[in-house]
Amino acid sequence: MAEGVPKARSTNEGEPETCAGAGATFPTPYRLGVKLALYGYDACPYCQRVRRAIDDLGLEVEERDVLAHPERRDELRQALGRGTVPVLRIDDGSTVRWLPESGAIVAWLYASQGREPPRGPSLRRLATFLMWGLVAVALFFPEHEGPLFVAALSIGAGRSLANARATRSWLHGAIAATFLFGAVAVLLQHLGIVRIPWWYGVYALVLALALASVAARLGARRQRS
Ligand SMILES: N[C@@H](CCC(=O)N[C@@H](CS)C(=O)NCC(=O)O)C(=O)O
Repeated sequence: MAEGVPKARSTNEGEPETCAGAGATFPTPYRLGVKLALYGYDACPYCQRVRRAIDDLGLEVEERDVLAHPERRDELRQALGRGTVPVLRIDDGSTVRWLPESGAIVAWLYASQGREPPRGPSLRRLATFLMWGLVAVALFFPEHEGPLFVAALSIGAGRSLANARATRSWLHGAIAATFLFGAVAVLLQHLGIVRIPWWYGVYALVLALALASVAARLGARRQRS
């Protein structure tokens, strides 16, 4: 269980700055001792956005998986009237506040640490841009498509692997494995070593997703017991 926000500043205690989120106003920077819990689930991209901020800030936040534990979703519905995730539960010992909306959560987390959220294009976005850029170039220069596809698929694999690490999500691990399979297959074909039909990539994706789903279910069952 998380023990709050270790690096929170204790300045402005009399007159806290405020950080508005989803119609509610929360004092920031937040006091030490606050307990944070994130309601969400692995494959939810908005939850991953929040997890990246949590990792970047080095915070300890309890994860409450609404898929593995449907009663967590009921808690959300009771508190907010809807079950959409992510939602950050902020418990300062006397009051519990519920903060929905990934953008508001990220802004609040950074503000709670007296830090600005990162601006400008992230490395991830640059990687996505580069990956699709290479695919587009390959369409115009089919004579170079082998190396271009290998590069694009390798970038995709790296990006998904980074996502998998940051979010501890099996789903991203499965996507990374598929990208990697594609990169190796295209490289082998380009070098004239072996020709692997493209639909093998679809088989690989289905297999990887099935394994990811089994792993997620086993993980959820372990959490429940
Ligand atoms: N604008 C919201 C979007 C949140 C959202 O669409 N969450 C999805 C999951 S990624 C959701 O809760 N869908 C309903 C469900 O999973 O039952 C945010 O930024 O947090």
